[in-house]
Amino acid sequence: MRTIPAGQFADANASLEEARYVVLGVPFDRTTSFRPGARFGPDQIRTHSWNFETHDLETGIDISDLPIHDAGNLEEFGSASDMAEALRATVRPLWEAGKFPIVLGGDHACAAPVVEALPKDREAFVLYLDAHMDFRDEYLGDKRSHACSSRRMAEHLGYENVAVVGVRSVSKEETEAIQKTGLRFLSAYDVHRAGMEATVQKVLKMAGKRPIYISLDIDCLDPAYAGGTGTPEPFGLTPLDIKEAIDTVGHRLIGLDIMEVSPPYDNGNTSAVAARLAREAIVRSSRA
Ligand SMILES: [Mn+2]
Repeated sequence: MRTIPAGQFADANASLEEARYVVLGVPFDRTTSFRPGARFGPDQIRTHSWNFETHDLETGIDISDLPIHDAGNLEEFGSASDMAEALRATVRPLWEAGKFPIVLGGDHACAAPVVEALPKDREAFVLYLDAHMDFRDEYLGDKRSHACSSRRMAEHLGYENVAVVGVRSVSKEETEAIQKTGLRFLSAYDVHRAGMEATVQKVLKMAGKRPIYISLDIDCLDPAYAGGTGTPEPFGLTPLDIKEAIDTVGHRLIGLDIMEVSPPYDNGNTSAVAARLAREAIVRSSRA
């Protein structure tokens, strides 16, 4: 346990210019449909990031040797479209400079703009880990709702370039839209039967040569592991499943978001697993 400076991700010792990894918080939860609080997620994940050793048991990598910068939090916004515009404008130069964004939400509405900020000529494939399909065209009249995030990403990258994994909750409207668009998904039950490594190998096959972006809704985990979230959904994945997903993607990973950690409902478990998975992604993607 080290001294915990407020509002800073552990071992983020690099300047923005020299960093490969850039942590950015988006304290926005205005589209949360059940129980709010994810706006407090970024700083709580940062706090928990200080709990972990810098040395990685499996790879021998010391995370403090990697160039990580913490760019702080975006300001507050009155609407999801204002948030999306500001977030795209903040992330676009990071993509253009070849950096690896680590965006901490916030509700899942804070993920789509990260992908939409990818330059049009930049190929990518999204591994969308979520209990929910998030494939509505709009929710409560809002196309920027957290219930629409996989749809917005697919519109930007092409429906063939997004795969939702870990899902166990879907609406009839979404099922029809999936049939129409050909969006691919693997349910939590598929993961349970086949294992995460085999599941992600399938996804990597779908992606072809494209690099991978992971959008991680913490509710893809079972509420037993990560109940501190806005819309907890039973029959979920384990923390080791997500670690295995990250490890299997490995150096093909170009960026990551972690969404829907809601500290008011968290006894600490959810923030801890979120912080540890962010660090796992940094370590694993750093290997050539
Ligand atoms: Mn989601």
